[in-house]
Amino acid sequence: SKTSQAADFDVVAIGGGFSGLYMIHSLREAGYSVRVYEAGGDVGGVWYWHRYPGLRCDVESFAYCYYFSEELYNEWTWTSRYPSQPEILRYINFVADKFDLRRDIQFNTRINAAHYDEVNERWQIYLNDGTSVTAKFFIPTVGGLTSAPNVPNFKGLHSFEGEWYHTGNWPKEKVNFKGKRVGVIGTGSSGMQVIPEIAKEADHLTVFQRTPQYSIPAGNHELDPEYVRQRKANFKELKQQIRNSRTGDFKRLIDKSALAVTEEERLQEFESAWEKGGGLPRYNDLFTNEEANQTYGDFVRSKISEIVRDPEVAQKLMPNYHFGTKRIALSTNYYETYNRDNVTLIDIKKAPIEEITPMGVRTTEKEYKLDALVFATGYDAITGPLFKIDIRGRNGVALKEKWNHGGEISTYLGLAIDGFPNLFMVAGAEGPGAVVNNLVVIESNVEWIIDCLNHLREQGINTIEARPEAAADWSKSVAEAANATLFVKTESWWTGANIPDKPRGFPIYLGGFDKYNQICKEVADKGYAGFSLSVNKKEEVN
Ligand code: NA7
Repeated sequence: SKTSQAADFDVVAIGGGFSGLYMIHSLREAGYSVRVYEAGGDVGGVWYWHRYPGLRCDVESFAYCYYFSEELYNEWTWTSRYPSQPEILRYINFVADKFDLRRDIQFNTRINAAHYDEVNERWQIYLNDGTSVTAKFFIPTVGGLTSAPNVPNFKGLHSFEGEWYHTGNWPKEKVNFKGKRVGVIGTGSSGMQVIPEIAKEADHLTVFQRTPQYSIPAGNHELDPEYVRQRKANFKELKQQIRNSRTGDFKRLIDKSALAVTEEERLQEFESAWEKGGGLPRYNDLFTNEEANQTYGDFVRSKISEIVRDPEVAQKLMPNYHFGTKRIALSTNYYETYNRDNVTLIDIKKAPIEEITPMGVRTTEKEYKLDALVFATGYDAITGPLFKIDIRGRNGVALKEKWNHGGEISTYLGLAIDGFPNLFMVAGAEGPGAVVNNLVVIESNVEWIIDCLNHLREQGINTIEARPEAAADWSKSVAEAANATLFVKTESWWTGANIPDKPRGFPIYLGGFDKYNQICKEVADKGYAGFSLSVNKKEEVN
């Protein structure tokens, strides 16, 4: 149904992705009214928009799924170790059907603005269809990582006469690359997945690489029915295991430095991780100790030179920064693809792209003639999706100003922002979602928020707002955890370096998912310590 000026909800949320859908389900169960707005024509979130060939999640299917319902868990059967985009989209549709979630979603609608109205203690939400609604709580479940595609502002882009695509906004119909000269710009996780697929089809593929990224083999395979049966039979244990893990999945570290073993033992562990695919050696200091990190970086470089026949090409593919400090890509036949006769690798750090021409791409060295161009150039992550909405808290302060365009992000637990009452984020800035299995962070955040709303309802509390000191402390602990690692030493989308003029930082909690959960629980157990709760505009109770 179309909303009218008068519509008022307990909660307005955003998007038919994993967080929006679980939000609807949980709110309903707890007896709240909810309306979700979704720009797309159906459910799926990023899995609706991203449809490029080769797209798979880099978290295993039995970890990258909901754990809130054992019935749902048992009814769905994953077919491969790493789920493909079509399979994930089918799963999301299955969930939406099972719980009848679409009836609380207005599709093809964007939220342009959300302003907090202090007098009425309501969020006023403005939609792109010209209408507006109000809500007691605003929960912008926008997706923090890959929902704001970044198409670099190349000179001449719109003069290009061929077709062009961004991996994050891919047509629903299959794109045909047969007989074509195709260019791919970008060699991050998306580029490394799409490049081997396009190479198989295109007449010729030219890859424009600015920075080589580390890739490890995904080791993807069909799931054995016996494995599936065992996973299904152990729902409770597995849920427990995931919830109490550092990375939100089934991976476990051994409590040992990579430097505490002989070189022989270390190489054995490296080989076995590489063979098995999908994971890293289990030493506990790969991301905190430069020397330990170097041992695995060297190992991956040695693999590249083994796999890639042309030594010059191999050299170009070798990253020279700390291993894994740009997000590691899981790929299938990525390095092998450069052994094909129809694939050329261009180093655009050496010879940068000057412009896109009607015929293709011109670097400072030469023009490459292309029929199609694929941008695998990533996303304005973490703050990008939120900043697309004009969000204003107390005194009309815009979130973008408050966070100084991303230069001074501050949240409490990645869940709340001081000055923005009755607003909660899911898998947001300063939470752990960008480095762990994001789906379990979504579940954990949604459940925390529902418990909190229930508490407020029971206590007759109208507004909840993070205290500035609590937010400042949290941001400090986020920075401390990050600074103890090697991640901060490399430019990446985590630091904001992939977007021109984006302020740098590291707004991701690296203390571990388990520790994060524990902290969030303690805050709730202490009656929402660090928050101001008020019965009405004047009366504070906490
Ligand atoms: P990423 O990991 O941000 O990769 C983007 C790639 O595009 C990367 O190689 C960039 O090079 C390159 N890039 C970005 N802008 C430009 C310009 N202007 N010119 C040339 N090359 C450019 O995005 P993905 O989509 O691969 O992965 C995103 C996440 O999705 C992934 O980490 C998972 O969490 C899921 P750079 O390294 O900046 O030099």
